[in-house]
Amino acid sequence: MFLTDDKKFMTRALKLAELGKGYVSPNPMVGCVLVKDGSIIGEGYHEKFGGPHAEIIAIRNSKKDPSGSTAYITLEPCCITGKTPPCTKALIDKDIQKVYIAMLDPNPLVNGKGVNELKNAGIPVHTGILHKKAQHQNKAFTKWITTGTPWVSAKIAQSANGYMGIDSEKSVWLTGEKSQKHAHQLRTQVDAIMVGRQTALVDNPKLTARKATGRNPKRIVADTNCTLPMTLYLFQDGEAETIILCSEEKFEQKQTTFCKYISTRKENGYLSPEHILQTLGKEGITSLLIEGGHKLINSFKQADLIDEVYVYTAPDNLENAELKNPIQISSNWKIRKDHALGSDHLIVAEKRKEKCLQEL
Ligand code: AOF
Ligand code: ZN
Repeated sequence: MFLTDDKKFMTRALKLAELGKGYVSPNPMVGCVLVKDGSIIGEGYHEKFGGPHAEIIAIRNSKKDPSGSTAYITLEPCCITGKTPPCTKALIDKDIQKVYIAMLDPNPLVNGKGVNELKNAGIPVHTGILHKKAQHQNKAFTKWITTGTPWVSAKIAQSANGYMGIDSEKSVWLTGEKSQKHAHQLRTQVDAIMVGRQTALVDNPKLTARKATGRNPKRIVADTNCTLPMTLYLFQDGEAETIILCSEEKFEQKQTTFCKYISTRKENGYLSPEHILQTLGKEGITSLLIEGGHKLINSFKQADLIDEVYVYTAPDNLENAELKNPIQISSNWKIRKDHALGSDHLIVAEKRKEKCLQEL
């Protein structure tokens, strides 16, 4: 249905959009390419939250008059005034001749209305080119804007015989340097990382992306009774914002320059995973990486709230271990990556959904 050239230009727009990863949330990543007489005359992407949208940057960057050009945009142009004016208006004002979009904007304020506005102005719009890739790119934004909760990834490091550790009192390092770098890169791509109280206490982790290029995500700790010692790196180093989730009864209005407390509903003695996600969604967190420990991952698994897993498997067995990885990659999971990482092995799998979050 779409020509090779159309796919080529949309592929370029998707690549540009990706450059915004880690910087635009809670907005979507968006790329735009303007084409005239078969050549690209302008390119742009949404670079940072609150900044100009992809279409506006592509128009500004145009080396020729954009009037009469075709726009390839990874997301339906917005028709609302948010932090910036509507892109539909800019495209109409600049006399863009035709628009290709990869997917509709799942934001209910825009969804379909942006396309209608362009069509009403006499601009033909073709929707759906490379839409699977676009949907994958903005899966976190799509989930967050339609449900109010973040996309949840779980990171699991396991031994060859499937154990995450010996017991909850000891810290064991299982995987190698390459896996660690990979996991740090992953941290740069999410809005926040979360660990449970015991992991914060036993490992005293920094939860930064220091072995990768990119920015540090927010750090979330589930500490139901607010008993973690203030000596931990998370409270002291100022490397990234830290959010402590605690129960409503233990909540106190405390805040330092980079650390704040938020209360969350408790159920059966623990913070409710559903409510944790709602609380973080309200904070504008669209993607959450749960890094452990075993108990926290298990509670999200039991509540069926994990969308995606990164399983790093080390080459050696762990003997006399108690903490079995609770997630088995079955046919309910779609494997996206499956390859070696040094002497470890990585599998990335996504939970199969009964129906898509957003159908075109
Ligand atoms: C586009 N192009 O590059 C992006 C869009 O507050 P604002 O003005 O930044 O608007 C945010 C909303 O705009 C966001 O929720 C989403 O619906 C859309 N994002 N739209 O045409 C872009 N980033
Ligand atoms: Zn816009």
